[in-house]
Amino acid sequence: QTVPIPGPPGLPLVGNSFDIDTEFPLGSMLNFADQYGEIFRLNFPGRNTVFVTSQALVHELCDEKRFQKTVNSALHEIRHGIHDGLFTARNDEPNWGIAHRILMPAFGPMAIQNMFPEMHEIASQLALKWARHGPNQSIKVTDDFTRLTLDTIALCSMDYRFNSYYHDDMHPFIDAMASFLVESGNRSRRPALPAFMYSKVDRKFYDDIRVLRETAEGVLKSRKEHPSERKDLLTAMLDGVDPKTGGKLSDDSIIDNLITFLIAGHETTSGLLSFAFVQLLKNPETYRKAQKEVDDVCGKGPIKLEHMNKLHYIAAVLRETLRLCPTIPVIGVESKEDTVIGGKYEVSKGQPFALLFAKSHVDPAVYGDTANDFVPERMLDENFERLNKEFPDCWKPFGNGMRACIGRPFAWQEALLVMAVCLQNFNFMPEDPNYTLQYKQTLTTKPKGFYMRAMLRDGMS
Ligand code: MNH
Repeated sequence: QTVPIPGPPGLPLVGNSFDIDTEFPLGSMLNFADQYGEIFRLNFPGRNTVFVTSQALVHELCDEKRFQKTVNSALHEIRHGIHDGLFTARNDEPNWGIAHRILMPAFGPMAIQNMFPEMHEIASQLALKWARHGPNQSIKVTDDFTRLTLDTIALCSMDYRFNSYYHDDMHPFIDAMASFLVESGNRSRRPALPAFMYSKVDRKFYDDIRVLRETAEGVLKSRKEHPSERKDLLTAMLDGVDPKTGGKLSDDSIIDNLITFLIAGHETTSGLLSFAFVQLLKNPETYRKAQKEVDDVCGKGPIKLEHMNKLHYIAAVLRETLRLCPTIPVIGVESKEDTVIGGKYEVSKGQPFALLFAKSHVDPAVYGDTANDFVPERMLDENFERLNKEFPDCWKPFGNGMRACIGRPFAWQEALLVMAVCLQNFNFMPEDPNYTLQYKQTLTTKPKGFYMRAMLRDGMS
């Protein structure tokens, strides 16, 4: 007995294009989720997407035997800039396998640990900046964390210094990237009108792409002019040989993947750190426990690599932050065959789906009455393990299966370190004690309009 998938009717030709807020698409999707429940369909010109919002349906769609990553929507538009780079490649494109096998080892646990000193250096630059500011200066939280994460990924993986803390303006890469991502989302949802209607935004789109590619070309050129013994990501891109096919990455493919890592490697982690501070400042008891853990584990001396896996409460804070504020709030898959999902919804082969983590992460069937509250305790190691065993795929901020995030260990170490450095050295106050969370969305999300002040504690390390 199958039933139709519900959804808003929309208009002829343009479907639901105008039902989606271009400033904050996620908000529109969450509203539809509240209206329609576990599943709904939206129509866009040339495609329709089925959104699922419960842990049960997300779990079913995470089965890689039946479903695979799709690049049909915004990712398809992003491909204008970075083609078949690791993030935007289709499963069956040879460059995905080649890049995956060559780059995985460069991001393995040992490699990440070796990056600790460079991560620490950038984190210290941030702490020095805030110390110099003093307690009266208002900190633009997401901007400073964006400087941090961009500088960190570039230094650790490419030995390239953006030196973002030495410039008042953000690097042009950042603005170009943000408008490139927003426009990619918009292009994927709006109807095809005559080209002249969009000539201006089109020009900007391709100008932005040029800025991204020129930045990456600069990184590549600088390495070629100063060859290096470093065993980093860029070396792997230049010298790596795919063990399976014997293939290598072409220069164009290296540019695609440098941009991929520069974008994927900083946007999401910057959002995570920003949301974590929003949550800490809203939850004083949690804040106190987090700071106490840093004091107990790290004392007043320099933060070291061996502290990282002892910061259990901070880890829980980060997990809980990514549950409530997944910086990639939705990912896309498609069915490999005609099939029935949820026992009653018929779909055909190639049907695109959106897994709406921002909603499945607060499924009351998993998280109960407190689903919308910030409770890091439920994410402490044993609880986290139990939760994932009982409700598989209930926490998916890093994506699924073979197309899951390659940078997860990198992001985790960086976020733990930065939390420790911040809490060890400063007491933070929200600029506006009544701040309520609002979102700024490119493809990833960040808090909007969030400012805080930092007061140095006794002595910096
Ligand atoms: Mn990351 C894929 C989330 C940090 C590089 N990342 C993904 C996906 C999610 C994700 C979700 C799957 C997307 C999809 O299915 O379409 N990533 C995150 C989050 C953080 C993060 C929440 C930080 C917090 N990611 C990082 C960092 C890097 C990185 C840091 C690089 C250093 N991520 C990638 C790459 C992919 C990816 C590359 C694509 C992997 C693949 O498809 O093979």
